[in-house]
Amino acid sequence: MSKPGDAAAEPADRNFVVVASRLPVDRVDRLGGGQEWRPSPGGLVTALEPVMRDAGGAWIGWSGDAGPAPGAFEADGLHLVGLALSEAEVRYFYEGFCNATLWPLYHDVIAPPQFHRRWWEAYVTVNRRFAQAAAEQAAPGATVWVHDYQLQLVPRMLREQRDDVRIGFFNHIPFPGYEIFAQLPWRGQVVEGLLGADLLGFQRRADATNFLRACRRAVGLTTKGSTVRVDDPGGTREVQAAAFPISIDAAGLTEIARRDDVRKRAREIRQALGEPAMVLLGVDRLDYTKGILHRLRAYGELLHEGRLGPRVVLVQVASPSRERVEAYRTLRDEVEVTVGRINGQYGEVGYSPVHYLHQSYPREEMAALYLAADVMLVTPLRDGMNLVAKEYVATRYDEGGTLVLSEFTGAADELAGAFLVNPHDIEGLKNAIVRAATASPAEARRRMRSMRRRVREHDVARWAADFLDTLRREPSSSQPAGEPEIS
Ligand code: GDG
Repeated sequence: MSKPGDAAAEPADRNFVVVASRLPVDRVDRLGGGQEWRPSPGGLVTALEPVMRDAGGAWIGWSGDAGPAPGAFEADGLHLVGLALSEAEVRYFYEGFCNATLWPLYHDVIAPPQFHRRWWEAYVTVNRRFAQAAAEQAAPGATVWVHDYQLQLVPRMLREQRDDVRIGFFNHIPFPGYEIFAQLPWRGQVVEGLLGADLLGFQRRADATNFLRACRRAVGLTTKGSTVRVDDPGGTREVQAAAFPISIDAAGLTEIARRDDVRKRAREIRQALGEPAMVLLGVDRLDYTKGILHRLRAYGELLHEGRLGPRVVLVQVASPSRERVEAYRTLRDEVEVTVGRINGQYGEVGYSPVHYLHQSYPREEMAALYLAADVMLVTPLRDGMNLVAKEYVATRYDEGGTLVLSEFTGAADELAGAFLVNPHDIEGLKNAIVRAATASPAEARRRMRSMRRRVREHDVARWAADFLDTLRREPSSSQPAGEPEIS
């Protein structure tokens, strides 16, 4: 791993540039003092690593803490460019505009979004910094792939400096219906910002449709099928908005799950839980979009009614998230009170119906948990995709286990073998949990097999290839014929 250096001094020679709010590495304290970078393996880096290596690519992102810019450095053979955020920018841009304005707004205002002009100004400033860094890294004619809601202004800002590059943008979270999006005081600027791209990718068709409607309503543009006509100073461009459902490294995860040590650990987990008759599992970032309270409420009522039989256990991993944002602190308190109440009411000496784990675990432990479960509960109120559902399916090489899945996830469009639910409907949720828990082994296997096929064939490498192939194709060929114009 080379020493961080001065990014600006680098030549603009990268043919593929990823721009994401975070780097794919974390800065951690070294045992003997000092700090070092550790890879934070995620689906995105797994998918993009081969493309990055082939193209001699660069990844631009923030290191995750306030302080000086790490600059350019090599980590695990990847060329990374770390940008700085000041303390105030962490507060106003990251915790404020990203996580307390856009996140709740784009998730159907489950929590009330806050609108503050100072936060917006920080959003503009930080987006400009990312766009500037991309303009400095990209070789003539390069492909630049910008990620997620934190950087929606980057496509336009980059195009203004570099109209020779091909710009893609992928939105990892939902794009809301226009009646909700219209609340955003800066809705026009956000749509214009995104339209700097050549291709806009969304998780579901409904998200792309919502965006196209926002183009018509917020900025009065004309759309035809999945394309928007944009008049730039340099001429008219056609921007495409379409669905590219993200996925996981399915083969890699199946391999981990098949390992002897992981299978052994799965058995140990069930032993440590007291060999329960049934293990239900929830794995989420502790976020109000994930429907953890609805899930606990349904589970508590099922215990009260005795419908799951004796010795049933729910393991709920709730990994710490955005702990400085108020709505997340309140949620944590509510979840912990609810868990305490259920355990107090239905537990016995030597038996707790809920095992609540407010911690993060290594990938192997996650795989062992997935393997140890009988029923996986994925019940978000709104979720762009939900990778946990796909990870659970990929892990179950034994074709065991069932999945209860919210209709309001992107994954529900793909995983037809799940027991689909509306998590707001507590009776419906309870019935789905009971059906999933009591499905015959043959039915469970049939459902799991169909979901496994889907996840195996549509993995994250295919997702990245589909997006990049479409982005690099000539714009005219990507336009569906015969679609009506709407303005
Ligand atoms: C956003 C969108 C979209 C969680 N706890 C631990 C851990 N995790 C991993 C999971 C999974 C990831 O974090 C969470 O991904 P999700 O998709 O479930 O949700 P978000 O974080 O909200 O992600 C979402 C996604 O972007 C991708 O586009 O699907 O809709 O909201 O991979 O396994 N991993 C480890 N330890 C933990 O304790 N190792």
